[in-house]
Amino acid sequence: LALSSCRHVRCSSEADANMAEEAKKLAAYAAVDNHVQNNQVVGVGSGSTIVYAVDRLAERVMQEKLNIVCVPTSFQARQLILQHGLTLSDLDRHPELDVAIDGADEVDAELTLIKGGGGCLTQEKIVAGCAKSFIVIADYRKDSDSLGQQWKKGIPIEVIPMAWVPISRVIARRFGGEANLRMAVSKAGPVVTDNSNFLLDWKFEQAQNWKEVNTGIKMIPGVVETGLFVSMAEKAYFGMEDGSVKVRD
Ligand code: ABF
Repeated sequence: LALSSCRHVRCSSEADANMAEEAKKLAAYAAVDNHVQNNQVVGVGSGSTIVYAVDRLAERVMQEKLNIVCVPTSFQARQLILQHGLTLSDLDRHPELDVAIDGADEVDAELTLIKGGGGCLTQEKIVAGCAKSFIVIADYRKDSDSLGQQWKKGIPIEVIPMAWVPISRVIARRFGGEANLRMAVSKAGPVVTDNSNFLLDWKFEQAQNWKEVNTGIKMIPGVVETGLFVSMAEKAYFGMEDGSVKVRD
């Protein structure tokens, strides 16, 4: 009995994981099909959902002979672009993008996002900010009414290493909750970002005015960027459990 129930648990968690992967793919394909056209400069986000978007982008470039230039948001994105044989560029050559497509950790009803679970929030925000249109792709688990309902790890904040202790104290004092240094899985030391900085994960206590919170945290000396994306996303595509795609704009 124990063995069979064990198998059942594994089976259902595998089914959940497969369903979530299918949902990521649905969202990614819909975004690329609806928002990417010939002769565009496209921002490529980071994470696991974006992998499907790059697959689709490469497929369309091949099939439709599209002339597309890609600007990455991370080392991972850069590798994806190169591995798929897409044209790699940067903000020096293409400071204005037509569209940026990226994943998120949570998306609320106002299209406010938590990003940076993967640690690339600063480049992601820069690239999104340079794009005429910023499109979010996610599976149904990221969809929420109010931030904090789905993503329980806190809001990522990239900080200059020497300032992480004072910054974490100021955040807790001013905004409540606690901001913890993100440690490597090995626990041997802190996670270091692509920009050689540290990350704090701020576990907030209640929903707040995210625009004010974002500005307030950014004003603390030593804060590089926050994973709060307020009024940036134009549209979000959610792949749903039933195989449909839900759009929020
Ligand atoms: C990036 O990847 C991040 O900002 C976010 O943390 C994460 C989403 O990853 P996934 O698509 O794997 O859920 O976009």
